[in-house]
Amino acid sequence: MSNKFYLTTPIYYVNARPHIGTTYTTVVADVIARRKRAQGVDTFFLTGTDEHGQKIQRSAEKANCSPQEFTDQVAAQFRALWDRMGLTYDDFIRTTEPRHKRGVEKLFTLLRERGYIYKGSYTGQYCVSDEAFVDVPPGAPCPDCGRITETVNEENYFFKLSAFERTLLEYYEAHPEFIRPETRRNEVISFVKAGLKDQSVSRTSFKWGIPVPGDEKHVIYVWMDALINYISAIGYGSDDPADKAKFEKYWPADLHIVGKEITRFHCVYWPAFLMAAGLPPPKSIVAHGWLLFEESKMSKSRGNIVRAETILDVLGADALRYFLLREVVFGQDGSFSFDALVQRYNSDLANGYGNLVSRTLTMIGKYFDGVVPEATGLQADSIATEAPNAIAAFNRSIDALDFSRALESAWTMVAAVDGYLTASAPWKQPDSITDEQQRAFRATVLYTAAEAIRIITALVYPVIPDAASKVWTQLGLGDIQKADLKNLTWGGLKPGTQLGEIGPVFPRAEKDAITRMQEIEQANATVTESKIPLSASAPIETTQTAVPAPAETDGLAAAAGEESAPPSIAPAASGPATAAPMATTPVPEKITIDDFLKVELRVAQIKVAERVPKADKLLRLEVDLGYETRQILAGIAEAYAPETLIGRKVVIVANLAPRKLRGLESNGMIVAASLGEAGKPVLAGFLEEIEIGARLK
Ligand code: ME8
Repeated sequence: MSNKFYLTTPIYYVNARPHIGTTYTTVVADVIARRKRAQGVDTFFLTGTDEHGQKIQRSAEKANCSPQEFTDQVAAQFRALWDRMGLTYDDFIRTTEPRHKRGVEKLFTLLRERGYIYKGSYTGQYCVSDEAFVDVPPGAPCPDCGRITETVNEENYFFKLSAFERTLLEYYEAHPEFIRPETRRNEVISFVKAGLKDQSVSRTSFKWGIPVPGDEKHVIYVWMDALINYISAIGYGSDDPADKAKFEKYWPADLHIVGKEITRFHCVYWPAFLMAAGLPPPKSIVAHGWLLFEESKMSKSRGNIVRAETILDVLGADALRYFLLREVVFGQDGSFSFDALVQRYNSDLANGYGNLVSRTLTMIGKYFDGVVPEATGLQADSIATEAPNAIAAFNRSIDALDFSRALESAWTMVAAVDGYLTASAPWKQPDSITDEQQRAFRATVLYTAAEAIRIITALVYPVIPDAASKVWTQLGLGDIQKADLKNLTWGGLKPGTQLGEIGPVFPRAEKDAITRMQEIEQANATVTESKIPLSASAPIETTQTAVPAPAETDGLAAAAGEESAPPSIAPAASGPATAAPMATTPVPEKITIDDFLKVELRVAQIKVAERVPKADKLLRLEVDLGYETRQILAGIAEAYAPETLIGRKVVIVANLAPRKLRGLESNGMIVAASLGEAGKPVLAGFLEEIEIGARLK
């Protein structure tokens, strides 16, 4: 068996700050890396950031800074969070680094020389959010994310993906472990069997990317650029002998860990690029499911993210790591909630493992002056005899990447030892036995519990490294990072070992932990973009605003009806007072200028307007904001014929959380006056010529 292990996470887009979805993948990789190292394997763990492309260029424009400044700041945020989480990555690659550029240029040039890249022209749809060319008619939404696609008509370089159809299928067949789990493997095989088209691998309509060598009008397609990070980070493209040796040593990667939505890029395009270059594909790609929050995928664009920092502030990194690996069955989607997090923390960590450690070590302190006693050979229950099975079960599950089951088996052992302690009650001394007998009994019980704790701690160290390090020291075993955790066998804890200083490992979460975390998130979500300095500690983009959803207050989307939330009893600040119980005029609550500035009002131009089938009041609009195009659904179809709206400049609320109406995503709201009882909408506009994207304040 080879004694090296190269594993990677996706490199994350810097248009959004890190959240617990991106943290999830990186924590999984960290657990695997720590376990491999503990087994003595030469491990290389790579993560990083994906910094080129149209999406990032637009985000930088929106933040009023250069793409380089923008990416520098956000990449630093990612690193800072990963460091705070104690993630033990060996390298952090940024696609704006010269070493990466060299690798991309080398691979692109090689594929062009080998005839796998040629020039052609592309007319079709592009999803900027996914940075993907999609096969749908103009105006149709992206089949993957449902967002609006843009029509692209460009002279491009193409990669001959079609030439790899058979080769890829044969490769999948010969290497069943290449794509895991089975469901993803089947999806990929069906996709390839349906036929592969050549893939556009350059863009000309924007600049933020790596120029095509010798043809600088083009920048290399961001996905081709990004995938190459896996080889550029370990020296591909460099002439330095040390880099070459590193590449020889670590490539092919042993494991790429990715979220399920990017399987196709990794399992189809990536091996095809590598095969075209004469390089071996990675050994295995594992796609995990999504972390859901409020029932949909946690993501920046949905505005439903939870920041890892909030959890670190209140419960610590181990709590988040444990929760993610225990609660989410790897490969499947799993839900996050603060309630579930705190419940797991208290039941498994504070009352479970933490309490077991504390009661055992305290009793060794009390009855044996803090020195591990020797078991006297009296009945040690089944704990000792069961230990080898428990260790084997844990190892089997974790090696199969079934983290949840592995932890479940470790916590079965925690419960068994806890039950054993309670049943043995070494703190009691029945009248029937002598002091000496009692001492021998206590010694056996407490040795058994302490040795079981040592084994559990060694097993779960990759998942809860901080707590495990503390417990290891409290057991008197020194630095866990220097310990040999490989061949765990019963009896490794030597009697006579002097315990270290005992202290709490997982203090119980306070009653208000959930509300504290919710409040921190709320406070963060309501920080507006206008107030955010682009600094390492500040969030880059808002996730939600504190503004009540105008759909409920202005009657526009509400008029459209479908899927809008039930009207809340909102402050009577605006909108028709539908069921006002008294005939008094409600007095609008005063707001501060800061409150007003939370609403991002911008000028946008309507580019496309069309009716939505089976929704009489609803129009689907595509509006241009200068820095991006959006889809907005507006309940104005009874007042405006769609064709009269094309080219019209309107005011939109640009930072409204997206919502779905009739299955279509609406990303913002058009501002209109509401006339008469029926609330006839009249669009706001300008008398002077006005620039698209201008902010109203
Ligand atoms: O796709 N649940 O970057 P990205 C679980 N730059 N995992 C999640 C998640 C969630 N809710 N949200 C994000 C890109 N992730 C490209 C990758 S690689 C050559 C280029 C994790 O910032 C998951 O691993 O959109 C997912 O695949 C990745 O973040 C997407 O990150």
